[in-house]
Amino acid sequence: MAEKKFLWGAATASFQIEGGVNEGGRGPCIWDAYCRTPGRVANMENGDIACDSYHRYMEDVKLLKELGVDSYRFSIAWPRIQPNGVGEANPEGIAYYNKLIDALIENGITPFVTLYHWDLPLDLQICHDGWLNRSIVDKFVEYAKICFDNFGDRVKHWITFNEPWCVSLLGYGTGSHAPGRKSDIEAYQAAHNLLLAHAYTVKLFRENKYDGIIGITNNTEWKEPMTDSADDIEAAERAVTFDFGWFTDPVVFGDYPQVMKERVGHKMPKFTEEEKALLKNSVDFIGLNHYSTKYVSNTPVEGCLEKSGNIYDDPDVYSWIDPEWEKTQMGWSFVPWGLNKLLKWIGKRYNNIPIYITENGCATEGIDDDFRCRFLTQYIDATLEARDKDNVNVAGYFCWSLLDNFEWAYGYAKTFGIIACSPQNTDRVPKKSYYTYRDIISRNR
Ligand code: PNW
Repeated sequence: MAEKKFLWGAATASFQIEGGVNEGGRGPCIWDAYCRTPGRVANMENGDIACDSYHRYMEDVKLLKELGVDSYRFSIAWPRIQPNGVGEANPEGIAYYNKLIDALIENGITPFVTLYHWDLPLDLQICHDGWLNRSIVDKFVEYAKICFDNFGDRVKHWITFNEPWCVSLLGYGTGSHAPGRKSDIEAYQAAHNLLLAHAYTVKLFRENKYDGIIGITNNTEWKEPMTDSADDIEAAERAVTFDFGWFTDPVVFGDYPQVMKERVGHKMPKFTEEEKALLKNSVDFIGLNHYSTKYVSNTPVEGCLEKSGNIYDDPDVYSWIDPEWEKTQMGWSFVPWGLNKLLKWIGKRYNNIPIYITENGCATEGIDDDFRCRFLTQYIDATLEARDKDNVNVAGYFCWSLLDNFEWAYGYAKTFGIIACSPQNTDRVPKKSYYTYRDIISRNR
């Protein structure tokens, strides 16, 4: 079970901050290859240097300490642990994470570790079709076991996957993330194997009695019904269910949402009874990554977004963005009440399961980032309100991100950090929001 104490934290991910891609015996991952494919990543930027945390991690730890966080969410790069995705653990990779974990603990910071934040060993993609091949399930479990065996004496908070929605839908459905495939069928197949990898990893974790808690991190926007018509309410419900229920229903209830089976079941693989039993209650908590909100209607409204012509359209709803809403660098809308409503929705649907907000934040420019100060303040207020007024079981909040970093297909142009950093200058410069967040944490402790 989750502990009572609310965890304040900051988050990053290996590929986005580490650099050092050819050091310490690390093998290439699908994002190294994707970055080198023309037309995929803005300005053909890559993770070669990123924030250089492979060398400068002690500075990250010091900044976390001064920020006053309880916890640091980072991810382990599979290709540092198993350069080709299979076989013996690479001692240098283990040593790097040992140093980071030890430094965190010496500074009183709880490591919150994601096993997979998208850096799949390239060999598994080239030789085995990555998440499309059922054989990845056993490979992932072996990798996870290496991590539990080597780090589990000090790491008590584990996340199997970061945002399977992005891995499947963006990686295999629209092609905007590595490996860049464009097929609905493949997206549903990748999702399926990923969920099975989660289930078998948790089975191992529990059977081997590793100490600690384990969950999955799923992402969704809030979808607010455009009107209070029954059709629009149902459309909004359907939209959240397609995004969040796709990966959360299986790990709590043991199967895909009914509405997805009804509407797109012909494209989706099915779980066996044994798999359903394994999936059911395979999380101690749900990680939530949340960034934005849209209105949703069942029928087109004036000014609504165009259909995409791909898997994005599967929920069969129309989306509308209020032009009055402030927008981030990503074009995402600043709507704090959306997080409040989403937390209540998750609490209700999933029987008040503990929720960690494992990512929330915004991309905005500058060191005097007043926009981000307001964003964090208001989204945190919305979080605490859900906890204190509505008794939603929110157990922690992690700001995305500690550092400006490699923002996937957007490269380094979109800056999510409360600390400035770039591959051109990896010196870390705290922004105004770093101090705002520090004050929020100290006030709420
Ligand atoms: C998440 N979307 O990605 C990731 O977990 C982070 O690595 C990333 O830096 C952060 O959010 C900011 O983007 C997302 O299209 C990527 O809705 C795309 C979407 C959502 C989250």
